Amino acid sequence: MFCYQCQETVGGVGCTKMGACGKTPEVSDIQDLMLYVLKGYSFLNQIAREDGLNNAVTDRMLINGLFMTITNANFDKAAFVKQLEKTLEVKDGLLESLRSKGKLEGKQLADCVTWTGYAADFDTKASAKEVGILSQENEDVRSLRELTIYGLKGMAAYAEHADNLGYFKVEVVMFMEKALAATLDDTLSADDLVKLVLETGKFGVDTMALLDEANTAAYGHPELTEVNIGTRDKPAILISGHDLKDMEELLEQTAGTGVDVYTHSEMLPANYYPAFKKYDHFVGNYGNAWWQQKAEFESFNGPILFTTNCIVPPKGDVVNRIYTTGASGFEGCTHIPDRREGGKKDFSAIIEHAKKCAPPTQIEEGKIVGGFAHNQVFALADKVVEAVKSGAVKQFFVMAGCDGRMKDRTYYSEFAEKLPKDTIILTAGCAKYRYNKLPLGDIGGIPRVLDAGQCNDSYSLAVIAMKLQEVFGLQDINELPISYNIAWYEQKAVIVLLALLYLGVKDIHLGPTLPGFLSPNVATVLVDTFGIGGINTVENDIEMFLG
Ligand code: SF4
Ligand code: SF3
Repeated sequence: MFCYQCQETVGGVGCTKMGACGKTPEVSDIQDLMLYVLKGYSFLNQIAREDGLNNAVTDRMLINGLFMTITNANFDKAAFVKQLEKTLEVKDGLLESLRSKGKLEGKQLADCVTWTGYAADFDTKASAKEVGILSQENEDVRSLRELTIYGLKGMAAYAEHADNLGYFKVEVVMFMEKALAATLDDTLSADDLVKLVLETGKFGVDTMALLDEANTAAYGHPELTEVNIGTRDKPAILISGHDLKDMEELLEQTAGTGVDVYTHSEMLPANYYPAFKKYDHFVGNYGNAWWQQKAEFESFNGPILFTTNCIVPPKGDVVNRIYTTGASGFEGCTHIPDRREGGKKDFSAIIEHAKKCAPPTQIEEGKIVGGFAHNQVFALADKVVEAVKSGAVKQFFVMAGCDGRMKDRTYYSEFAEKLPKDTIILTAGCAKYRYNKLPLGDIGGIPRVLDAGQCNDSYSLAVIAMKLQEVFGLQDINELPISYNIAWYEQKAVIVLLALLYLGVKDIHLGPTLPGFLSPNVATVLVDTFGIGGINTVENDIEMFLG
């Protein structure tokens, strides 16, 4: 195995024996094979589109296949075998029909386009040299191709959530195909690949905008909300991940059953949506960011539903209380199947399970405040603009992104704590758990931590920045008093970063470490062109940002 797609990669270089995330070499290799076959499929489907030989089912297959390979989403080898069989069947069908119509004549076909196999062949092929990331020997080409692919994975996750709500843009899938096929093209120069990376950012913006539209059309605009973090005395289900359609159906199906529902980690922002507030049995949020789940799932006592990443491989009995659905999966956990066209998921098994469990053990009490997506901030716009004009607010800090278990991430709590009191933190994603329970106060009624929502709601932060640019009549978004100190962990943060770069945001600082998949030359391009930087000590960084 070789994997370096996330921030936890061993030594900042690559996981080679076992993933720091708990991914086994077998699962890592079969994920590589998944990507390999998807590249071949994309190459063919691009050509098939010209003749209308593709169909909507195959569009979704690409999105789901990419999503499954995101860090901490799916550790279940059997799920990949099934998905691969499906993908190969479609790819082989395309190959055959395009060949028979003479559409592939004169084209050079890569091995990933022509290779086919059955489940019994997957292990051998998955560990073959040509399938792995290191098969590309030029480290700069590898770096730019992987940067694109990781962006596509994040994009796929957001596209799938939007699609679950009936919002689908074929242009997004067409771009994914084009970009994956481009990673097979050895004639592309480094400049071409840099352009591809930026184009990935453009489609990242489009996909996040689509998801924002889907979420707000279905559930209303997030609004200022005090979220309860204590517990009640009823048995309950804990729901984690990012999929709001799953959230909706779980709330619907638990209503009147005597089973409460709590959010965990990235599902916290579900509390901010008007449509979910009508449920009395939706109690609030339990616990913190994903990496603390071991202890929190223990004390929660009831079953847990993963709608997406981030799963920490469970040990002991807790595995019997974990349910997965959608792109997520873990061997030994019950997987709730997808909804059929026009139907709903069936959560009855997890609801019955919950009824037999003890209520959650309270681990904290009180409230946290959130719901500051673009509409809510626009509602406060006069106040915010006034606070900036009067000097009550000197600077905004975008601290969106992911949390993780690396010890150095205490930097972000300390950074938030030590920022001068005339600054405001704009956040989104599970990075917020490093400071969303700190008593940071407010500025004239504006909380000093404004949480827009999930990582995809970083889009909201960009919309807010563009609005401020307009209000203050600035030529360039970088003239705003906004600094970017972003924490990353997995590939959704990659698409958020690429989206910000596409929007022209400069001088983004990324931590706690720079991605292992950036080769020294690619890192230099990012530094020289976009002013990307790492982090230093809290004191030095605050001085640098405010200097
Ligand atoms: Fe390592 Fe991250 Fe890949 Fe897991 S996802 S194997 S921790 S690089
Ligand atoms: Fe967190 Fe996994 Fe990325 Fe959606 S839940 S931000 S790490």
